[in-house]
Amino acid sequence: MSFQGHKAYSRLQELAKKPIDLTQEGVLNSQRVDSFIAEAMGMKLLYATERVDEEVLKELFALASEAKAVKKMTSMQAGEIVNFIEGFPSEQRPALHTAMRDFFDDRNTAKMAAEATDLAYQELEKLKDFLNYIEKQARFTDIVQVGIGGSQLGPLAVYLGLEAYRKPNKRAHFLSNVDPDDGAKVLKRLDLSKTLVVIVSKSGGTLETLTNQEYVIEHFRRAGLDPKHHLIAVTGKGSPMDDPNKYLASFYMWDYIGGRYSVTSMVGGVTLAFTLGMERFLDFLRGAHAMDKVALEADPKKNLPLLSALLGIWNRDFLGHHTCAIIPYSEALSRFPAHLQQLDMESNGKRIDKKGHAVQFPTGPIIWGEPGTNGQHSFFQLLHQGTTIVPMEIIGFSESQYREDVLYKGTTCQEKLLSNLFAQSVALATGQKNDNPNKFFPGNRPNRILLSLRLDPFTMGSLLSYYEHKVAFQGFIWDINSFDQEGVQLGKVLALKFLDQFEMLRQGRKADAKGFALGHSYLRHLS
Ligand code: G6Q
Repeated sequence: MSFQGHKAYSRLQELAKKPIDLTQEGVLNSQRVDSFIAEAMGMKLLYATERVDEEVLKELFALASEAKAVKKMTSMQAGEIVNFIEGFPSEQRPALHTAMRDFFDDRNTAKMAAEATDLAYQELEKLKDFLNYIEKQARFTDIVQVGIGGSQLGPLAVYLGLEAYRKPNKRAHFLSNVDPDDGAKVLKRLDLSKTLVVIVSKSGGTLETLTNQEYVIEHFRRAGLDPKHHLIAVTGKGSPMDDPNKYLASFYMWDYIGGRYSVTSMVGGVTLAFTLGMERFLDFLRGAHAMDKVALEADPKKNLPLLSALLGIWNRDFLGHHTCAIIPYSEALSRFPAHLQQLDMESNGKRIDKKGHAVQFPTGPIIWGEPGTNGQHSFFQLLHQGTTIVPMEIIGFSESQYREDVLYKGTTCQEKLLSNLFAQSVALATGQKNDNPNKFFPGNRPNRILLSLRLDPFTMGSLLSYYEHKVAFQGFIWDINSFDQEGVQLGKVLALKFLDQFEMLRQGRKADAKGFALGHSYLRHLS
């Protein structure tokens, strides 16, 4: 059944004509705050400031049930093929990122999932041995992760998120862009003799990553060091990078792990376990695994990622909002919105459904964000009084990571951070009446808050998994394929054609104006 064919769809359309008015006196009251709340794994989702009431929720839950959202999540976690477009050549694969952390209680017994977990466990054991081995030698203090997109954004976001917990003598750095200044900047600050480099590429063929690998190798050679004693590979079995002779160690991932869903595999594992230590990395996996179980919960009021997915669909498809800001009130999560931007926009930025038909409704919104309170001093003006309504997901923590604070004007930094978080949520929802149009705030700007005690490894894992499942649930309900990314191919192909032109020029041959006239004209404008 298509998204618009569900009975709940038309009822929601009706309800969307007159959503609850949060600006009316007394609507946002304590009782509403206390009842529009869901909780799991120590995480609370406060959604009193969304434009929903009990009737809307009832229909959203009916929509989830008609779309068999939880059943599809169960199939995904079991390893059934969810990455496909019916009747057309497509990837035809499971999406088994949950198997990468299914090492704890209540393991999935479905054959595909269990096999994937066994393979992932072997890699984890290999990593433990490898880290013990290099730890004994006390050779390395720094690790550089070379990789791009899914092979960089998530691991970087999580590393920064958990830097407070890293071992004092272990640091990570990331090199992704093929911009030579990126490489120069990263490598310049390192003592290469104490540096490990993990080259991460599932396909083993990404031009930026392979180029940066050469860039790094060149630097090791120039420093008189043998790159083979410093480089590790994380790649797909059988990929062009699958050549253990070239690396100090090789770790594997599989085609059923999408790049943007790969943080809990060896893609994030090597750097995170090196810097945090194995115990904390396991806690991170434990948190992700715990949220995987929450995502299987049938009751949407207990299934946080499903509830969040439904609120997002309400905002996107029924209230017509095009974008969604993710604002963590945590400096440690400064790159988390960038990871979620890829996770969400690459997964759900789709215009066809799983039967290959063009959809007649909006799918994934534009995702962006920066930490608060910093954002309040820049783009929040538009969020409060601009002409575009931007629903917001706010992430906050009761306690800080380092627990070092100062009392100023009677309150701590953490209390100031939290006061701002709550204040923004309320201000966006209720607005402010004023006879002066310049001081008038229209309100009714939907937002919700995801609140946890502290950003520790377990919570970081849960947060990551919460968003992975939120995105997957939206894809299931829209009946689109959230697990491929054909949209990034065209640009790659064209870039290769431009590169041919550069190569021809470098070889002193006349650029091939006839074969690729457009390329020729663009290159002429380089001074
Ligand atoms: C993520 C995408 C994409 C991918 C990068 C790197 O889901 O597929 O961002 O991760 O293009 O790919 P490789 O890991 O194959 O180098």
